[in-house]
Amino acid sequence: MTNLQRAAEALRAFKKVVFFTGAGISAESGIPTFRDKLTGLWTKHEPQRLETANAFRENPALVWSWYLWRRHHVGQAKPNPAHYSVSQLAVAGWDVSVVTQNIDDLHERAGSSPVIHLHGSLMDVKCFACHRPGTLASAQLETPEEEQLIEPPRCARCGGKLRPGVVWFGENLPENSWRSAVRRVKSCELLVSVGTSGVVMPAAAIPDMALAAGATVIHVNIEDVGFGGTDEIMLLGSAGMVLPALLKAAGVAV
Ligand code: BV8
Ligand code: ZN
Repeated sequence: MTNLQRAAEALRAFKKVVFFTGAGISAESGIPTFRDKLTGLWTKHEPQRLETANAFRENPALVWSWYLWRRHHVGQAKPNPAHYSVSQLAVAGWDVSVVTQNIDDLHERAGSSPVIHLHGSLMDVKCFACHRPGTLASAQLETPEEEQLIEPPRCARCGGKLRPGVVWFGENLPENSWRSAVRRVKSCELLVSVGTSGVVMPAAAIPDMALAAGATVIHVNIEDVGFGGTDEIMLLGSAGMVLPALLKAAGVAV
């Protein structure tokens, strides 16, 4: 039996499914993953060095402009067949939860709801000083030209700098998102881990958490990221090809 046949059998058997996704699910939408070299202005920066409160403190315009650029890029992108497969499975009657490390809104734009964003969302902003959520007038969402740095707007309540509503390295994950994700992972029958390198903790512990709770885990990745467990199935290939093939092999009407 091929891995795809084993995965299809698991999908037919198990209706309570969690999709745990990383940057790889958005790669075919043209959103660079963290392993891809950054393009243009950002080539001389390491994402992990831009994604910290210290980086924002030291150079708010650089960090703010990077997120404006990413936000523009996401706005130009479209969900790909992998995102649609996730929402189609829910429409076909499976109990689907989406837990993502991504800060883009491609799952939502493909029809998935709710989406648990463990690391926040590009669409949100909050105040760096008083932490209150902020709102952005569209004028404040200009896209930086190459090498142009734009100062972050100010908080209407306290005048502090607005920052992206994302979780930076060294910051805690949003309590309610993490708790809700753990509850769903520990009670699912099947976890499909799509396009993640499994580096960033504590999110990277999620597939193991599902296995420990007795679930079956299907990994979808262009690299072999499986740990080789008996309840694990590795589907090698791009998410935009593999997920539609998996639904088809399982006979899911889409
Ligand atoms: C925290 C938002 C408590 C911002 C991001 C142990 C326990 C707890 C914490 C730690 C720990 N060890 C170290 C830490 C600290 C740190 C950490 O994990 N560091 C790493 C580098 C070791 N963790 C934290 O700081 C977290 N906070 O733990 O709070 C705490 C508090 C104080 C002090 C200590 C602890 C917060 C981390 C959140 C960081 N924010 N994003 C933004 O995006 O700008 S992380 C960001 O990077 C993403 O959200 C994601 O999580 C990660 C990237 O991972 P992936 O999504 O997997 O993407 P990647 O590019 O790596 O891989 C892509 C994959 O797709 C590859 O496998 C590739 O093969 C595959 N692929 C490519 N194309 C395709 C494909 N697959 C299929 N199809 C394709 N077409
Ligand atoms: Zn404020």
